[in-house]
Amino acid sequence: MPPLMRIDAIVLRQVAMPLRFRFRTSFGETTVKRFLLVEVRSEGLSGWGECVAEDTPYYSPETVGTAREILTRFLSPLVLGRDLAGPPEFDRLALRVRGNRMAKGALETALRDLFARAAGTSLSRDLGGTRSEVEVGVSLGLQAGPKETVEVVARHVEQGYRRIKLKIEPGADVDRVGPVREAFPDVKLTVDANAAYTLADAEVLAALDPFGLDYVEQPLHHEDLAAHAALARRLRTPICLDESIRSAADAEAAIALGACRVINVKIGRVGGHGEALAIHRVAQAAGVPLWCGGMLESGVGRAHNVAIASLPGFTKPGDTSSSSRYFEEDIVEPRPEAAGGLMPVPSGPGIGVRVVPEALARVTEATEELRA
Ligand code: SMG
Ligand code: MG
Repeated sequence: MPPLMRIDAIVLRQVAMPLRFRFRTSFGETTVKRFLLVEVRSEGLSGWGECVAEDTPYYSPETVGTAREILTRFLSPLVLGRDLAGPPEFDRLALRVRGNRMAKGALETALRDLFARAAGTSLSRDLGGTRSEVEVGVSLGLQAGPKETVEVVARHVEQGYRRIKLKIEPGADVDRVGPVREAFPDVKLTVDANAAYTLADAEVLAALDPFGLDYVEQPLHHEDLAAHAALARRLRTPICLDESIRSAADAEAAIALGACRVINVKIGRVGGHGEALAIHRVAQAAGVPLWCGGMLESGVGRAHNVAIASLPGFTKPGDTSSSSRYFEEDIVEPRPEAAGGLMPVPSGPGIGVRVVPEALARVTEATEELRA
């Protein structure tokens, strides 16, 4: 049995990091990445987790504000002052809190980092990772038009990314994918609609079939698995689900219904590494390939993503591209950087990156220290 760890304090920081580009999707635009960073302190060690809830409730119902409320009032008290056996004990305690998976994931991932650091093992190894580097792709936001889209794709193909994902929305789909496919006949290409279509658009989506996309991500409403199953019967292109998959139970249901053939795993969306591992088991049993999604994370969340992406079921390139693509300055060292479309998996204890206090201070908007 690994030793119990007494949770002495939890520090919540609200951080804002300016993005180097405008990231536009079918639901909105991000220019500054604002998020909560969770530091769990125990016996002189710190574990770090990043909450992927955004300022707005457009990607998920959670926001920075709701996550702060849930973390402060309901989740932190479950572990503060407690001798914790490990992250799964937190998962059990937190079952009582419904939903709010991004808030849970932030604390759960911080605890995963803490316990792995204490044991002196890398988080990747702790989770069952088998790779020393992971394949990465890049997610490109909606551009002004087809010409600009081809240009931005060209720049990222040059940088060696192993898959290009284009954001689409009604009115900006076939006209974007067509020219990109023509300019890059062999590149691995996908699209992500962030739930912007309905079944009435099935013909438009079927018109993407000739472009040989690896998959179309979350075309329809996030709460409608049956509609995705119906759409799947009308498309040759596989459907990948993102927003619709909040848990291993969702993954089982989606696979059983024929709603998806690929799953995008985001640690925060599903409530932490424990649930991500459960989805990994479901997907492995069903032969469904996984890949690790992104939420414009700082180096902390990015390192967590790389750790889970090192598991054997993550067979497609993820959205965890280089930190320097997003930010002038990151809050960790070394910065997670890909070369030739491959991102190294840190082998040091925990997430394997160090949070740099001075860099963190420069982007911190508010700090709250919670104690038992
Ligand atoms: O981290 O590079 C990234 C962003 C990847 O496209 C991305 N994320 O639906 O998959 C998705 C979106 C959700 C976040 S949009 C701010
Ligand atoms: Mg997505």
